[in-house]
Amino acid sequence: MHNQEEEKIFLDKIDKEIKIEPKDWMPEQYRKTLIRQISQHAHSEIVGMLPEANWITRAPSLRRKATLIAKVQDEAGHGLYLYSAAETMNISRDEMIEQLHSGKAKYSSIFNYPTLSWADMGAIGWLVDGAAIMNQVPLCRCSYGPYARAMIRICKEESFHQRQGFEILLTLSKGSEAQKQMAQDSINRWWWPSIMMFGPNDDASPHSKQSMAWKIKRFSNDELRQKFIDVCAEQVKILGLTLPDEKLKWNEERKHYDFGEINWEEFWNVVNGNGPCNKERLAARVKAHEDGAWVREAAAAHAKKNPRPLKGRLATV
Ligand code: BYC
Repeated sequence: MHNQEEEKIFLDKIDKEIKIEPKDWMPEQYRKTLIRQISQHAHSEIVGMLPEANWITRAPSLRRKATLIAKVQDEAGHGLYLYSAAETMNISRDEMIEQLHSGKAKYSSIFNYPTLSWADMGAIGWLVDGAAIMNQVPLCRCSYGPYARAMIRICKEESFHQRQGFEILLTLSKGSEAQKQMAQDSINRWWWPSIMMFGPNDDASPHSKQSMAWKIKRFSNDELRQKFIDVCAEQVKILGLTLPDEKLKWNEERKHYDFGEINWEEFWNVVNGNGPCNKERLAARVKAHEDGAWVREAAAAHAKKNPRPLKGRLATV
């Protein structure tokens, strides 16, 4: 078939909300955009395990410890669904991992900040997972089938994460003065990095226009950021705490909260590898990968010795 005809079929599907599937023809740039976004998303989930894992041994009770372990484990699962979705676009997991380790592929800026207190587990759940949900619910309607389907389960789990984080902060906010202060300090440190998670302003976002035309993104970076700020500005009142932005104010005309200027210099610094924990995070990932080499070798040797029948293999896909 001629390329123009194929492109017409592709665009027609996008227009009619029919999902694009791995074997369908797609423009090379659509494939590249999705590999970039899905792999960045997968890397974020895996690197995102590190700041929270830091507190598993120091969780204040058995209940908190069990919940935090489960949450961190969920993030590993999200990474695996997403790597699998990216693999359907003809890139291997080894290639993606290599891109992460060499610094060629990005991961979310948010995971380059340190977790300094137990309250950070609350702030990450409430704000970081909260921002992730705001961004990811529309991705359940992404035009690429495997990504959209992976997002459905991820979003369900993220909702649980968000609530466990809010509950940690709520408990601290009702505790002693020191606990309340700890919660406030944590919100102060995580608020601005969380609203940076939505990416640059729309006029500085090179990929948004095309990604929205292809229905990969359904809302722009600024639209999602505004929705998130509106939700958090109300939720923080339940905690009896504040968001660290003097300019945060309800605007009756816009029916949205106005907010202060984001420090874009800080954002690009972190994105370009110079945040407080970039080097530490990447080194931890590389070490984990190297330490796990024997597991991959053993699994490959086992698979070679015990080839599974095709029927069984398909049943587990
Ligand atoms: N951090 O044109 P733009 C989680 C990059 S994990 C780093 O707007 P796009 C969780 C962007 O990649 C949360 N880089 O791009 C896990 C691009 O660079 P390149 C992760 C950023 O793709 C554990 C350049 O800036 N979520 O939920 O249209 C525990 C220009 O940007 C960031 C996802 O990955 C950033 N914040 O829009 C708890 C969601 N922002 O590639 C929670 C899926 C932008 O040209 N991804 N950049 O070199 C997306 O929705 C979109 O990729 C973005 C960016 C909205 C992030």
